Amino acid sequence: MEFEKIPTVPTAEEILDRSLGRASAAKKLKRNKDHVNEEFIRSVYSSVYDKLNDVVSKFPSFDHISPFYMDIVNILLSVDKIRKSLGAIQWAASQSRVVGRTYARRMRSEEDTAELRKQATARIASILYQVDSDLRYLNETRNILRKLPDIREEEFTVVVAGYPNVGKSSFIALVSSAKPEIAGYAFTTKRIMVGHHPVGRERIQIVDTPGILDRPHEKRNDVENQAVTAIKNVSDLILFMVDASETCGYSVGEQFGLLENLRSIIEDTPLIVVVNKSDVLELEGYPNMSTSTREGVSDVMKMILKERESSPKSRRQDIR
Ligand SMILES: Nc1nc2c(ncn2[C@@H]2O[C@H](COP(=O)(O)OP(=O)(O)OP(=O)(O)O)[C@@H](O)[C@H]2O)c(=O)[nH]1
Ligand SMILES: [Mg+2]
Repeated sequence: MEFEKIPTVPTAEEILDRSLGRASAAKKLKRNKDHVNEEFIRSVYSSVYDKLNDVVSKFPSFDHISPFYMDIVNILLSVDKIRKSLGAIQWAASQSRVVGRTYARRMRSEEDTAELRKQATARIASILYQVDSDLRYLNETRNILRKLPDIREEEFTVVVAGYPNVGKSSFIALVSSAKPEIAGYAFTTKRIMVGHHPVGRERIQIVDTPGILDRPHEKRNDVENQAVTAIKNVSDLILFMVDASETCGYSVGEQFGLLENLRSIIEDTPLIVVVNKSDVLELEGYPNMSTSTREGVSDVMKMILKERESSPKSRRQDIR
């Protein structure tokens, strides 16, 4: 995913310091002192222009982003605000160049080039500081984007969902490469995470999601909404986990209420209901497992792999 490759975004001060430093270093090497101030300013605006354009070009455009990543970025950040900041930086790049060129030209006909150099530097600095908050916002964005899970569309994907504290992360820690945080309180998982489980020479993706409460969509918070978008947009199979022992702190009734609610938004995505914490209490009529004793876990994995076999993604992978 391209998000991992976005480099750090410098602040206005860092860009200015670097550009002035370069221009001064170039000045020292000059033997002919005639156009020294003009060349200084040309060097400053060129480095500012290049650096700002570099920031914009290394950012994803968000034009061809999948619905899942679009949702996640809008939940955690704002695609609109990112686009506006990128626009502001592009404006600052061309504005610095226009100002720099104008002063450089004036230096050819006017006497006091040292004074013009001072003025030009101050104007370029002022343009840069006008977009300092955009640069800082993009750096914050970059730090969030690069930590997003890399969920690949071509790989069979199981999304593990359910109420908080029912054992979703415990299951993912047992059967995949992911090392999620596990704790005996609700909403331990706050972000989507992906682990992999090998299947021959292929692998499946197992997605850990934050817990969701059975309540109207408008009432759900950003943590729950990340789980909802994973269920809607990346799942080839949903593993809905129920804690019949209710040691999670929520009733079986509430948990099945959520199940019905999710069924209404997933259309025809296959869904398996599995009961966890069977070491405490089993529920008849469902596959039971305990991630604590591991009893029943491999049977659940077998059910998942069977689902994968009937998925078009599995056939596509096997042909390759
Ligand atoms: N007795 C018992 N406890 C379990 C079992 N599986 C998980 N737990 C416990 O249940 C608690 C919650 O486990 P997690 O895996 O963090 O649950 P989660 O569904 O990921 O929770 P959120 O991230 O908050 O949504 C922890 O204290 C686990 O040790 C189980 O099979 N039996
Ligand atoms: Mg969790």
